[in-house]
Amino acid sequence: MRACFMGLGYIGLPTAIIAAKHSVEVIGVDINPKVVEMTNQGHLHIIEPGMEEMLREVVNTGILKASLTPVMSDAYFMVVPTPFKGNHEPDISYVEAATRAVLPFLKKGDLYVIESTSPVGTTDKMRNLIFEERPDLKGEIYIAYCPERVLPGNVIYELVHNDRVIGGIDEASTTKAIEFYSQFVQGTLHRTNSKTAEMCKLTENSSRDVQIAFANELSVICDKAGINVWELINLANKHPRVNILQPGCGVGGHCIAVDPYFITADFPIESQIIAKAREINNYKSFWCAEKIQNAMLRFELENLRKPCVAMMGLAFKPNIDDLRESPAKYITTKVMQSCNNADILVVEPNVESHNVFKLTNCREAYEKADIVVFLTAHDLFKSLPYREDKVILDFCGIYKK
Ligand code: SAJ
Repeated sequence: MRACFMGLGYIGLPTAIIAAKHSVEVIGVDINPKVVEMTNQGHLHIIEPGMEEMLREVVNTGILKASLTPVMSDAYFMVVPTPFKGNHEPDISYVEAATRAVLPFLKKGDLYVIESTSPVGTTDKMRNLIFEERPDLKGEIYIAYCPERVLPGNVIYELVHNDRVIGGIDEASTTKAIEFYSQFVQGTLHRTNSKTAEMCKLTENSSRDVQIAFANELSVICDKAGINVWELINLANKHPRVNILQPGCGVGGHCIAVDPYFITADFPIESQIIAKAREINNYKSFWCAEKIQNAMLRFELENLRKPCVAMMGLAFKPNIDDLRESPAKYITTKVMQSCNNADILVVEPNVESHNVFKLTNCREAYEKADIVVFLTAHDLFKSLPYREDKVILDFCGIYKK
């Protein structure tokens, strides 16, 4: 069978490659000519360990081909971005555009699946669009929603081994989608309807955002109470049924920090905790920036000179090189804007260089700085010996002190 993947990003491209590895003929469609060109040359345009050799294999055998436009297929997968507009309103225009692009190719018996994280009801909207434009397909094609839950950096393993939720607009659609995914998913494929599957993805990430907000709120309370929050959480988690997550400098990435708004936008009255958790996690970044500015002022008053400050980490989470939507990056920018020419050293060991920040070597910055601010819990930082002679602001539990 032939599958057409609309969108060759962090999720679309790996999924297309894994399907092709399991003898599905794949057409991968992207609007970015560079992505199409690199993919057809066997070069991965995203960073995912072990993925490039798999891409080269399926491109060389011709079972995967990238293109700017779709071709007649048996199954179509919408794996395009669903960002939100300025006021946190979800934007499903990419899903709609991808759906319109495949409309002319849809035929009786085909499967149409949305994988993009979407507001509840999006699959219904696309079903209505398809049947309005192609009334001949009414009841003749299978339509489902199937979210992904892979962790960037471990995508190959998780795409195959994670359970998945498959939500059809009717039983036959759910069955048809399960048939497709069972070609390469070893995890359990759980049946449900499309709205529940859409809400399941939003629920997973919103629940994590709420849990992180609890940890961040604890960290602010403990700072005021003079309690070591890392010790507190470690002790509370000794309880057999307590699992408090780790405080940080805020919540980054384009998933946990975004998906909860898909619920609060549609259920503004009902979603209290979910909305508040977003506020708390966003506030935490402000709180960290203020702590740093206060420490800089205190240093200047006590030492009659401006401090040298090392900002340790720009990535949005530990041990990766992804700076998109990173609270560490936001805090560093805010501190630099208000530092009135104090010396700010920026350290991000996972990237070579940055077009905005001049990067400094980790150990050099650590040696030179009067104030050391840990923003991202990269493993490399944990090898730095604790220095009593420096002001250490540890927002991500490097030393757990
Ligand atoms: N964070 C904390 N404290 C914690 C855990 C995380 O502050 O205890 C922060 C991280 O530093 C980061 C943010 O939260 O800034 C998000 O990190 P994450 O570990 O949740 O990782 P993501 O966003 O890359 O992946 C999440 C995962 N979802 C869940 O764990 C429920 C992943 O499975 C999803 O596939 C992904 O979102 C997604 O694409 O939706």
